[in-house]
Amino acid sequence: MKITHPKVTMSIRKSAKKKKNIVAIIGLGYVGLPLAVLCAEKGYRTYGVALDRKKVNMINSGVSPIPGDQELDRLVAKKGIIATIDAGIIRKSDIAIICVPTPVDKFYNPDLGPVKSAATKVAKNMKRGQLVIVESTINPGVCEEVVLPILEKDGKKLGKDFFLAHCPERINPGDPKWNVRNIPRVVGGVTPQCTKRAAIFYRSILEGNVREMKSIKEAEATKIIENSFRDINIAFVNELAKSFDKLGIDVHDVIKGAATKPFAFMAHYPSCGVGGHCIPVDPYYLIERAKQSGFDHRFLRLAREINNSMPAYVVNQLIRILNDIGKPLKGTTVGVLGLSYKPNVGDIRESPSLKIIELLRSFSANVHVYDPYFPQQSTVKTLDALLSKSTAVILATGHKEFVALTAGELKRRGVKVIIDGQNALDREKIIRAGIRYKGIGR
Ligand code: SAJ
Repeated sequence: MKITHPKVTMSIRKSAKKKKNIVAIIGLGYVGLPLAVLCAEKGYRTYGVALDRKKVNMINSGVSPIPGDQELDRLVAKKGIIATIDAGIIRKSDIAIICVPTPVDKFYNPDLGPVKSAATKVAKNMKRGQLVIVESTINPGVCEEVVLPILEKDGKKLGKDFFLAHCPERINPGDPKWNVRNIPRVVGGVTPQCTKRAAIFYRSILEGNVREMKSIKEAEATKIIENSFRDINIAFVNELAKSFDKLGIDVHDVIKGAATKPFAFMAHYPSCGVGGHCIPVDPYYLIERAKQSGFDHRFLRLAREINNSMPAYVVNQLIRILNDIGKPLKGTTVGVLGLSYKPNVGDIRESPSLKIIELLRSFSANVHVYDPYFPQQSTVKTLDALLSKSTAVILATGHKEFVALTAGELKRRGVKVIIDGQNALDREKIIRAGIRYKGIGR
């Protein structure tokens, strides 16, 4: 673990700013925008390159395009960065950082299109001696097998014309404690010189520790295993939920019980599904790359299958309960609470809610949706309106106003069935109010 002393750190920070003071960040989303405002705050002249002119205009007028992040709103309002759609600005920068999405297609195949396009923009606008960093989450091998050949086109030489490193992003949307400034990071370069240059830059803007990895592949692999670790642990409790539903055991309470063990246990909780741009996506990058080298990640694939099965599990539970009360799903009004993939943020990417809604509609249910972060996509304007219209309600996102719902409020509005997709509501009180309750594993 590379630890530097405050005096050394300060001189590193000063030298980094003195020598290299212009940064271009390609991609101004959940990762790039917080990084850009941080670079500006630490004294770098910071350009942000985005595809969307509307987003560029918002940022240049001091308005963050990312909903629900007050701290980011405050920093963007300072107008410390210059956003543009013109990638030509990269040729002014000493450091070019790629922060574009790494999604999967509908068959869960990795899509490196955005990374290739960003690398091409850097290659076409390279400034001699530029430090190129990839922050996007990628599998081991992408920097050396995909990005490096693009940068080396036209005969450019690594170590002379440019340097290449990877510093995987660790943004955690909505986290009140960990943010782009204080989260520890890892960094790895194609050569030790690349690693060192990137480490000096990150130590000049971050308060958290920066660990230098022995290779760029190690840095790529670090992020992938972090998120695969989370995905398999969630799959573990989702499988337990299905099993305990049959055994009549409350899995939520059992996990709380196991969590009293102060070591060697890390609580994860079952839910209606795994969403977001990280956890349900990143394992596929390793699965696919390992397959090309002849290794089948059966365990990672199975975890993905289990987590992807949760939206259907939720709808099946609803069908069973409606059957019990003599109601087909077809024609029944079902209210879905929440579109976001996680509580109290406005992010819909890979959200299980979308799959639940699609399934409900495929059974010809009459579906209403409400999410305060997504008024455009909601079919009603208030929580009250959704509850009053719905015979059955699925709590899909643990937004604070949803988890505060009481049995009395549900009863007063005539809700007959509640599927608690986040195990967030008071099961006993709801049942005592005469409402059919089903959680995930409880
Ligand atoms: N989820 C569960 N059960 C759990 C935890 C999460 O079903 O016990 C579901 C959530 O409902 C959500 C999805 O998984 O749909 C992802 O949740 P998340 O809390 O992992 O949120 P993310 O996607 O914002 O993950 C980020 C990741 N951060 C980075 O990639 C830099 C992840 O590594 C973090 O562990 C996670 O935040 C976090 O801890 O909050």
